[in-house]
Amino acid sequence: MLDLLDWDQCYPTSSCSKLILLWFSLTSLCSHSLCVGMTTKERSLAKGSPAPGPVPEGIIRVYSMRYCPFAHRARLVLAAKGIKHDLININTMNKPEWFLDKNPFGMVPTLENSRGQVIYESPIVCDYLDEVYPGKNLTPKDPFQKAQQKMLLEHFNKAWPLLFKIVSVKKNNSEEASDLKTEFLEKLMKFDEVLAKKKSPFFGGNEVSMIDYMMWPFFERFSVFEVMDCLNKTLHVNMWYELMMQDPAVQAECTHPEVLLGFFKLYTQGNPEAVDYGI
Ligand SMILES: N[C@@H](CCC(=O)N[C@@H](CS)C(=O)NCC(=O)O)C(=O)O
Repeated sequence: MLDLLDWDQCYPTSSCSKLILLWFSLTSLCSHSLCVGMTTKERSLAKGSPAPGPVPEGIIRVYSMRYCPFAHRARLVLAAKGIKHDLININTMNKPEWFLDKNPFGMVPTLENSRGQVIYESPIVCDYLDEVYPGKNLTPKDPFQKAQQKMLLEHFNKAWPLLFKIVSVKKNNSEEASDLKTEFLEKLMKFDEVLAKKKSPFFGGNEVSMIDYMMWPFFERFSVFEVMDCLNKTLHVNMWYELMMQDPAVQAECTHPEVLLGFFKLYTQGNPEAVDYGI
């Protein structure tokens, strides 16, 4: 387990961060599941698993994978809106045959409702959940603000793939990894400017909204990608990060960085046990 000294090296060092990290450390002593939000301790469904039955009336089923950042987006929206759901974890590295009949891409997150309707692709899944379910509206009503959030997401989609590239080249080419990290930091600085110009704590304004939840899962994985120090150079994004750590949905769906790292190591080795790491 990481000790608090290691945490200090990984994370910005405000007292608020330290308290949250202390909480992470203490809960991880008891059980990882305390930190894995609403997921269960059951193993993911893999090749050969029987298909689950129909979705009961009044409930939405979510096909997820514990450590998938895209499924994490959907789980954040479910938590933020308090949506009652049935969670099925899929072994995305050794998929059950029937899963491809639901989603031809074979990817999580995928939703299924009691009418047998299936919805996939994380931004579409999150918009669907926000539109169909009552409670806090996460998407702005104003068409321009809504468009701004979608455009920001497109910019973010050009940034996060760099994180995976950094890790994949690091072992063999540290110079290329360092260049990629610089490129990532430059992109992060643009997000810092967005917040500075908006003069608001969150990317959609004064409250957490959809765009924040769409980006957060990648920030939660910053320590895995070894880019935590980039936050020291992006003051506004760093403050956003601190605020996001206090959001109830983020807290409910957080995963201990050590667990994420354990998953990622097995995942990069192509080990299908990765998806059930830590349970
Ligand atoms: N564009 C998809 C990406 C989802 C995705 O890549 N999910 C991964 C798990 S993190 C997956 O299901 N992979 C299975 C595969 O690629 O076959 C989305 O936004 O939902």
